[in-house]
Amino acid sequence: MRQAAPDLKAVPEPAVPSWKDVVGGKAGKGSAGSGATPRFTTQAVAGPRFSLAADGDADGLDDGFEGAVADAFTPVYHVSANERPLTGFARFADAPTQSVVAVRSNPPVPPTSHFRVVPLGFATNGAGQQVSVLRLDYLTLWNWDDGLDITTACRADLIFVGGFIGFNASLLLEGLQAHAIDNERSAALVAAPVPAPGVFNTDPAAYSAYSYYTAGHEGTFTDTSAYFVPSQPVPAGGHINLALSRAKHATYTFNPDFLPLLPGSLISFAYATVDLLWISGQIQDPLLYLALLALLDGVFFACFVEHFTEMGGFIADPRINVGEPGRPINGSSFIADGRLAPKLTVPLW
Ligand SMILES: [Ca+2]
Ligand SMILES: [Ca+2]
Repeated sequence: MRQAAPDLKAVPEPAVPSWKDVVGGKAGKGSAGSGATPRFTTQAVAGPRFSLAADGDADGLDDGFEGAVADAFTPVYHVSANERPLTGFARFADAPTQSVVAVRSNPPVPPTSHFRVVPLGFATNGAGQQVSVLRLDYLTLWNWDDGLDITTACRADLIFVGGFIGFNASLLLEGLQAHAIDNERSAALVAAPVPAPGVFNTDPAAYSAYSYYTAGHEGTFTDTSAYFVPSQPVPAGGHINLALSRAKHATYTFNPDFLPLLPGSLISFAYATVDLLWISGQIQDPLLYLALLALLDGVFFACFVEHFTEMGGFIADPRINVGEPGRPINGSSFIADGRLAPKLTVPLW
């Protein structure tokens, strides 16, 4: 029996692990995406900081502490070479929509980081200690998404394959088009033993990272977002190495060059359909059968893939604390923009 085509309108709903379970060691461990183990770079990162004893974003955390703990885990970014000359990391006006006022581009390194530190509460770690828990958001805000880098021939092949096998190629192509403003991100879940029951630890160096989130093509059928849970929490000063794919700027813990973007369900459906047509005798010419398989190989593993060219790792500079939704700081009213706000308000853990 012929299997049903996957529903290309159904955007996968990511499962959100409980932060208390993650910190307690009860959530699944594992590597994200490729199965490759992420690399960490250990180094101290310091920069000019705002005065202590200030809580401009009214989240109960000293903003000097927020900056220091964010620095302790800030990623080492590997930005792909060969971005377009005008595409880069954006700075925005202090206004409730994202209005670009400056761009770091050509090359877009070191990246500009907009970050956010927010307290989640208390949990019990795997050793039975009470810990205070923070979510660290690291926003990589581009002025432009240049769309998936695919040739006209690739597009034509996808449309042919879609028509032959029975899926809507234009739906897939829509999700990968170029657009202005490209809000990408990663995040870390960190925790530290409390100095006294129910008291937040305010020593940045006491924190360790229990889980990382990397966003890729969020909210589309080709969503490649992933969690990485290290086998041991990563101490402060350990910076995860992240790669940002060319043009689309999806974030990965591994080199994503040639990572297939079309979902596995669609890929297996396509091969199964061609096989069925061959076995059932609807395709009788073996050369046609082989040509179709080669076409699928090209579409799935050479056309609709990420591109990434290594040019080294960079700590972001500047690194700007955007504050909290409703209480932005450092001229960051733009976090109220409807494209960006949910990335700070929807739980990741
Ligand atoms: Ca604060
Ligand atoms: Ca904050």
